[in-house]
Amino acid sequence: MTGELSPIDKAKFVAAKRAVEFVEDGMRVGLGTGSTAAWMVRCLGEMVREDGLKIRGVPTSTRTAELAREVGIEVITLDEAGWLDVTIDGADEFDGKLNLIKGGGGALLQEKIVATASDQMIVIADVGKEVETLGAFPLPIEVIPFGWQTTKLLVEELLINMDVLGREVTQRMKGDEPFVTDEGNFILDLHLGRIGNPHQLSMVLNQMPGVVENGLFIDICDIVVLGYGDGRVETR
Ligand code: ABF
Repeated sequence: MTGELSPIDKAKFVAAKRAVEFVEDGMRVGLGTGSTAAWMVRCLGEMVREDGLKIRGVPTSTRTAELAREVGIEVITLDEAGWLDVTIDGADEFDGKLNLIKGGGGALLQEKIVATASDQMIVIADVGKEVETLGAFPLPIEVIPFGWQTTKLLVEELLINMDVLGREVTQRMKGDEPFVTDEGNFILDLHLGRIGNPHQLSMVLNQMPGVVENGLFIDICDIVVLGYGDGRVETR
């Protein structure tokens, strides 16, 4: 499955490999999105095919759903699952309190719904994702297309009163077209540099009409499994 891996891929792979040890027979598992989560889906697929592991997976994106089916994992919806035993997902940044920025892949809404509906959320990450203070990675927010430019202006205004360094807001694009999420929404990326109070910012953003969800995951993650390019793994 792995062949010759670059250090970054090795870090992602070893984190994923360790994290799937938390998955047991009969579990309903939230399946994250992104390149690290894709390793986790492949590892789980191998356990299903070769060890007879019986799980049902709830994917957080159409990309992950396709991969999960491809590797032999039974895919169900969150409504069919009702609740999940564990979710394993990647992140763009995590801090010492295990708060996260997610959504670089554009799947933050389903990722947050799935993670929140889980007994346990495990983040898998390469060591480059660890930060002292969140915010160097642009914070994605999902907004509805109706009036999105007004929403953008209001977000820019709101940021004036927030404990952040930068305040530029950009619309995420895919080529010449706006990036559209699985839910049919747009993504705005907030270039903040440093987020002094993630909890406050998350609450204030979500109070704004037009904002569906933001990429700050506060008090949701239970464990971070951290992979290094030399194959070492640490758990936070
Ligand atoms: C998802 O994938 C996202 O929430 C996060 O933005 C991204 C991480 O991607 P990768 O694992 O490719 O760095 O988990």
